[in-house]
Amino acid sequence: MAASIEVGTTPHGLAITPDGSLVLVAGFGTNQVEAIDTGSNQLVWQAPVPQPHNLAITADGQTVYAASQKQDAPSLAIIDIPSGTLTGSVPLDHAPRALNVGPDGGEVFFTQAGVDSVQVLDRGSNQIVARIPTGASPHHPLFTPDGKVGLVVAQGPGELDLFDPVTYARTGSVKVGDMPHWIAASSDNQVAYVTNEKSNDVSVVDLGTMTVATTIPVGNAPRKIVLQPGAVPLANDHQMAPAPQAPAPQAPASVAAPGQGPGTAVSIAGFAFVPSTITVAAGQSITWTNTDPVAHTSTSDDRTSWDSGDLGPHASFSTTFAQPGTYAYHCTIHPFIRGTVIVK
Ligand SMILES: [Cu+2]
Repeated sequence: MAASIEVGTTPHGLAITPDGSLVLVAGFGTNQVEAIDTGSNQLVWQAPVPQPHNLAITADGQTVYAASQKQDAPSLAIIDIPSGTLTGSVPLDHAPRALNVGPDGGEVFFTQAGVDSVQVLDRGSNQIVARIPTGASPHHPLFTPDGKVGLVVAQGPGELDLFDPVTYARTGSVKVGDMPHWIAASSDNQVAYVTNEKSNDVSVVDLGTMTVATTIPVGNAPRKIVLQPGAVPLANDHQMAPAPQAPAPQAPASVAAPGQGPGTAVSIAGFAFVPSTITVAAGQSITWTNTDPVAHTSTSDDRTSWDSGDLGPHASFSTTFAQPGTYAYHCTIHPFIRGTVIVK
């Protein structure tokens, strides 16, 4: 390691400008996007963005889009890279996940928590001009280097979905491993590599024949080249439920899980705790049930009151609340998912 640069708590996404002069860091815990000069390793600027997660830089190196996961006010923040100034913000209805600038530079393609499509943002008007349907829980969108094929992983069914970046039509789908996370495309546009976070392997997809050429075991919970907070620890593997064959249907938000008394059941559904605030009497227990196709956790903000560990699809976790008080909690995998327990 040549150097370590202090950027504050919980940095998430990284992106490098096309000329290699700046590395941009999404400071999720510090509520800012930071630019580091790769020559001097010095901080060049900081731009205020609430809870930025992933970043996408335009091909001209002038603009970065940041997926801001602020609870109740998610958005895409737009920053002018030379000056480090925030030049715009596109408010969204659901937390943005991963994003990429489209091949012709005119659009940003991005995914959102609880939305089963890739959204297309027109950069001129800042309007969403298309939603490309995908499998459940889409994550990273990417384009082949020639710009001809759009790719996105769908975590629920475990597939790589293909779409046309010009017509926005979904053009195909290839089954990959469990909970695919990120994609890389070969420079000859022929092969896509997909990390599968839950089957611990990389699918090598032949984009010509639309088949998986081979699957490479790579160890535990591969995500990206840069490890993110929330990667599944080895010791938790045996607690994870097996992956479903099909995406789990989302529970209606207002209905408690069967077998639970009123007010003691919380669903983790559509990337939210439902209800987000729950009140119980001292001595009562609460059961969280994950109805999403991806893993979540229920973890107290102090991390000592309770921590469910990874809850796979359909998994539940219960804990009893003896002490009156107000407890804030979150999902460690998706820190923008937050809830409150009030014990009276
Ligand atoms: Cu989660």
